[in-house]
Formats: sequence, C-alpha cells, structure tokens
Amino acid sequence: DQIPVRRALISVSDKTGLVELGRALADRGVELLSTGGTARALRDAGLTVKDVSEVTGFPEMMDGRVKTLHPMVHGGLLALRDNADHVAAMEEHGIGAIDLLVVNLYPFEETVAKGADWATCIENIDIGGPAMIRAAAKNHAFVTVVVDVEDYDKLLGDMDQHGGATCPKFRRKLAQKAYARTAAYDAAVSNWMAGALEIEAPRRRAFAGTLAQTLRYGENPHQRAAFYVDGSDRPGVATAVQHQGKELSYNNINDTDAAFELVAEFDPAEGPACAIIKHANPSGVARGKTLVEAYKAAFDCDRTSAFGGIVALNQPLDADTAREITGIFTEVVIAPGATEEAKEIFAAKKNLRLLTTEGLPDPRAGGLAFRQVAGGFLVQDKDNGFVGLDDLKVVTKKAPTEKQMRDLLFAWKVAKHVKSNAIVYVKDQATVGVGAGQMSRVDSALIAAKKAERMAEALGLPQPLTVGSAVASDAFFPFPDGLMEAAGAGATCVIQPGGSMRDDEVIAAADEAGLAMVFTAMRHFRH
Ligand code: 93A
Repeated sequence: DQIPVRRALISVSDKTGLVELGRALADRGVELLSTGGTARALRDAGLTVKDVSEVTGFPEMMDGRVKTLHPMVHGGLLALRDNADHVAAMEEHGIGAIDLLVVNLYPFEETVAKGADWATCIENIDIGGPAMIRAAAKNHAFVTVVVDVEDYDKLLGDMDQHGGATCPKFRRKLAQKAYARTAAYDAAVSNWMAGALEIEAPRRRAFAGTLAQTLRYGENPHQRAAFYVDGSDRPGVATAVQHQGKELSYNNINDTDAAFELVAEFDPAEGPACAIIKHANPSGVARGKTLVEAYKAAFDCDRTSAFGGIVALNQPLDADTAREITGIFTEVVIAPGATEEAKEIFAAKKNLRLLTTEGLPDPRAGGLAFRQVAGGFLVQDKDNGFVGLDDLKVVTKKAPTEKQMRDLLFAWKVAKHVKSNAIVYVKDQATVGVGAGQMSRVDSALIAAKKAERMAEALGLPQPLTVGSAVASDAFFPFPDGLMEAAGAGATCVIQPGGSMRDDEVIAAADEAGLAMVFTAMRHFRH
C-alpha cells in the first residue's frame, strides 16, 4: 500500500543535501523532527524543525550517546499502523507515527581510515542510528528508510509520483539497502578491532566491504559485477588515481592488482622493476638499470603475450618508459607516480589507462584472501610469506654462485605470483620463460622452455635464454622428471621448497645433471 509521508525524523552526520531535502519535504507538508546538529543546520536554513529531545522529554545526554534511544522514537518507527493493540499503545503513550527516517551514521569507516586512536574510533561507533535504521527497515510496510544521500532525489521522485506517499516496492528496496548498510557498518567495526587485535583470518567471523563501483560486466559480458572496497589505504588498484582512459573493467581490476602486487616484491631502492601481466599471470618481469630497460626486458620475455597486457612499475613512470610502452597496445599502466612529461606522452593514447598510487604495497603486510565455492567462501591470510638468502639451504654438491643466488631469489619472487603449477626461468634479473597454471609441473617446465625457444627465434638469438638460467618451482618436485625437464632447457640452478617424499631422488638427479639446488622450506601455491 502507498503510505503518505507526514512526519519525518532526520538525523545525519553527513549533511550533504540536507537543507535541500528538508526544504523539499517541508514544501510537501512534512513535519520535521531532528537531532541536535541536524536540527541546527535545518533551522539555520530557515526551516521549522522539532527537536527529538522535545518529543522524548529527555535531553540528549552522555555526549550524545543517548539521544534517540527512546520509546517515543522507536514506538513511532515500529508500531504497526493496522494493528489495534499497537495503535492503542500509541494513543495511550502519546506516541506519534514516524513515516520517514533519514539517517546516515557516524563516520566510523572514515575515522578509522584517518588513523584515529582507539578512543576516537570507539566514540564514532553509532548506536542510535543503526537502531533506528533497523527498526524502520523492519517496519517498511509503513515506514520509508533512507540511508544514502544518493537516494534523496529518488525519495522525492517516488513521493511526487504517489501524491506525497511512497510505494511498497520502493520501501522494500530501501529496507534491503538499510540492512546492507548496518551489516557493513558492524562488520567494519569488527574488522577494525580484528586488525588492531591482530586476529587471524579463521577467527575474523565478519567481513566488511563497501560498494565502490558498479562495473559494466564481470569476467564475461553476461555476468553482472561490482567492485567493493575494504577501506584500507594500502596503495593499489582500489586507492589509485586514474588519469585517463575509459573505466576499468572487472578483468582490468583483477589483472592490475596482480601486476602491482607482483612488482611491489621488488624494492625500488634496489633499482627499477617492471611486471607485465596477462590473465593474472606475468608474461614477463624484469629489473633494469633504468625503468625503460626493465620494461624492455620484461617485454622481451614474451612479446606475443605482452600485447594488450597490464604494466606495473615499482618506480614513477618516466618519459622514456612512457614512450616505449606506447609502442604496443597496452590496457593499463600502474605506477607509484608519473612525471608530467610521461603523462603528456600517454595523453595521446586515449585508450591507455594510467593509474598512479602513493607508494607501493608492502608484500609482507597481512590481510585476507577470499575464494568463492558453491555454498560459501574460503578465507585465508594473504600469502605474505617471504624467504631471504639466510633461509635458503643448499642441498646439492654444487652451491649456486652469488649471481645465480640473485637470479634464484628473483625467480622465487615471481613464482609466488604465478598460478600453480608455476615454473619460472630467470637470467640476469629478467624472466626468460614462465610456465603457469598447468596440472603437471613437467608441463609447466616444458611450456616455459618452449616459449623461450620461440622468443629466441623471434629475437634472432643463437639459443634460448633458458640456457644458463635459474629456475624456480612454486612447490616441490614430486619426481625428478620436472627437474630434468628444466635441466634439459638449460637451467643450471634450481630453487624449490623441498619436502617431497622423493627429495633424495630429486637431489641425486640434480647432482648427476650438475645442477646447484636450494630449498626454501616454504611453498607458494596459487590456484
Ligand atoms: O551516539 S548515538 O549512537 N546515540 C543516539 O541515540 C543517536 N541517535 C542518532 N548516535 C545517534 N545518532 C546519530 O547522530 C545519527 O545516526 C547521526 O549520524 C548523528 C546525527 O547527529 P546530529 O544531528 O547531532 O548531527
């Protein structure tokens, strides 16, 4: 049924559009009730408002912690207008019906994002607001509840369409949105506490996200999609500034994230690095003396796949690199900044998206990773595992040289970001073959080597760059066969977790082939 809006309670922290809404409601003959600050803002604009404290007969107290938590308010929101007992109770206690509730909550998420202290965050947990929202949403058969500034115009539109009343369908939609808001709000509180108390993924219990953007479509055009953000200020695709080009797609966001998280493994203090991503896997990753050299070396790993790829840099984009990147079709470039000259070079390429961030994400920072399955979703800690030189154990007769060690660690960092089974060949701080996502480790080794052969042909090299390379495997070699495949491609040293039942056989095979091999004792599955 259509319910006329005669009496509204407005209590908002974000006062955007408040005066316009108040005036529009007053023009439509709606009586306005408000809490302290909201009432003041409306009065300052010349509107007539009744204070909630006048309705409750209680002053706002305890620093505003108790202002609307009163039967005069909650009775007015919750009473069923078609229930004789409810109506009698209203009459007996002088409770007036509230037909419209407009609330937006204390800015808890923004307060946390600003890095406020514990006490300030606690004080910004809204109690009265969510209580009213939940009450009004439950009673949406009679009450209209608005929690989003964006819905003010829609509210007025619906009222105008129905002679000052709202229609049931609209109220139901608003009620659904209202519960989404209070659920996300409480999840944000719980998540903030979980973060501060360092509560690990399996004990989190609630997960927060806010709708940031509705996407044109999902992984495929027939799938609808949206981007939710968790409010963290981690540099990355969610917090980046887009300088040009059309809106990012679902796949763009996914790949840009993969690219930036990977390139962030390479400390910019140790020199420039570049990662090029296709379908969430790297087609090439390299360091260079200059950024443009890093880009070229990453590109040379697999020029075919780099077409239409996503480029991530660990240092601000400069003009030389910008010029080089525009040489082929690239979807997105993400970097911790860009020079004005670089931006100008990109400006000529209308379809190329440039994203810049404030710094790089910390690959060792904690966080959560989600995976959906039928009937639920899996949650785990982000893979922020790390192995350094001191963690490596040489298991073969031959030990890697210092130069080989550097390439092994490089390959290991990349392998962490390649879909399992991952085999990564590296030479001179650049990938020369990446084998991703195969069901058998042997096939990943084979594919990576094959791609290196093809690149050697394209570049006119006498032999594939896998000859004399370092090779990484994201998990142990269960049998010597995968290792032998890598040796056959010319790898001379190997990094892998170890821990297979047949480690002895694998080590013996490595010794026989004259390989140097190190164990990390940590694996990096990525399925
Ligand atoms: O501190 S509260 O949890 N206690 C309440 O009873 C209460 N009622 C409304 N916060 C409460 N509110 C919130 O006050 C609203 O959700 C809104 O965000 C804010 C509006 O305050 P003002 O009108 O004084 O600016």
